[in-house]
Amino acid sequence: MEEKVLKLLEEAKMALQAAKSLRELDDLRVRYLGKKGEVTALLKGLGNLPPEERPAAGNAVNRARKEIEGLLNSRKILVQEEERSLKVLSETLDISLPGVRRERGHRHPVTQVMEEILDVFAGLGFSVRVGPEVEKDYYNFEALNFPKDHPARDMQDTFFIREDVVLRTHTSPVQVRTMESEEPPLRIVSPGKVYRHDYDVSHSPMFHQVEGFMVDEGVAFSDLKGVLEEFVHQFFGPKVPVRFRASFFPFTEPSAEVDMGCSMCLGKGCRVCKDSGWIEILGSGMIHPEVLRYVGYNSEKFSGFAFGMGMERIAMLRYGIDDIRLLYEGDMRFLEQF
Ligand code: 2NM
Repeated sequence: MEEKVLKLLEEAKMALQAAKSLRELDDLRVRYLGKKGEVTALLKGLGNLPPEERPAAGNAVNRARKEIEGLLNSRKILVQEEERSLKVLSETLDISLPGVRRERGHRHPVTQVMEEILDVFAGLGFSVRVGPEVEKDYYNFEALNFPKDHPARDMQDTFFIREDVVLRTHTSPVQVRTMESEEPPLRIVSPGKVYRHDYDVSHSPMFHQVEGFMVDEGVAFSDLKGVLEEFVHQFFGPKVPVRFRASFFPFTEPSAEVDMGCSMCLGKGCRVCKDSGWIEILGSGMIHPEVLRYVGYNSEKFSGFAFGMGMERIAMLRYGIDDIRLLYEGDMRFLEQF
């Protein structure tokens, strides 16, 4: 009997030493000390021994049980500590590691230019109106004094939706709609997308315009000059020279194109200004009396000026971009520069 006990004790010690987890230790506890465990079986077997052998055998089994219990407890503490430190190691956070840098986006250069332009005109008392990109022929052409057979309709290479519905070729129809529904005095700017059938290094079939107008009693060409000169000086710099050059638009009379001194060569002549020293940046003029009559204004009482410019062109001049298509390719290496 005592030999049996010693053998079981040796076996249990080895198993306990080898156990690596609390689970394994608990399994061993059940196997040796549980109700159906091996030590318990030995205790139950004591009754089968001759009475004179029982005390010694009983003693041996009890000592073995105590020893296994003690070993179980000390192993449990060790294994618990090992499991805890492994867990802590695996969860270590190295706060000295550099973080994952978040990409930060920004507004498209055309949007930046547009917002800056609207800011300048806001400072001059202009408020913003927007309107539909799919527009009636009436608002895009007819009410702007383009006769039905005017070459500008071909010249502008219009995208037609139906015979009488077009993709707007400029934002002037917004000005017409505004004048139709509001009375002077008015100072309005209209930003937005416009569409023309045209595609090369300086033309895109969709581009952005800001147009503006002012109508009141006694608005004169000098007001046009003052406002547009002030705009150029605020946007491009106070020392930039500005000149007005006679031009023609169906909706203005007289009409003028506005040039500024070439910022690339400072007027010396270069590829951008085609050696003229001047760059055209916007079109303008006194609103044609016929346009005022179309919107129901008394053209004897009221007069006004209007102007329009392309945002892409302005963005290209400001940032020295030589191909309009770069603005729409979505290449981040290009866009990140602005
Ligand atoms: C331009 C040039 C000249 C213009 C005219 C009008 C309206 F509706 F008031 F008659 N809006 N915009 C205008 C005048 C636009 O763009 C080159």
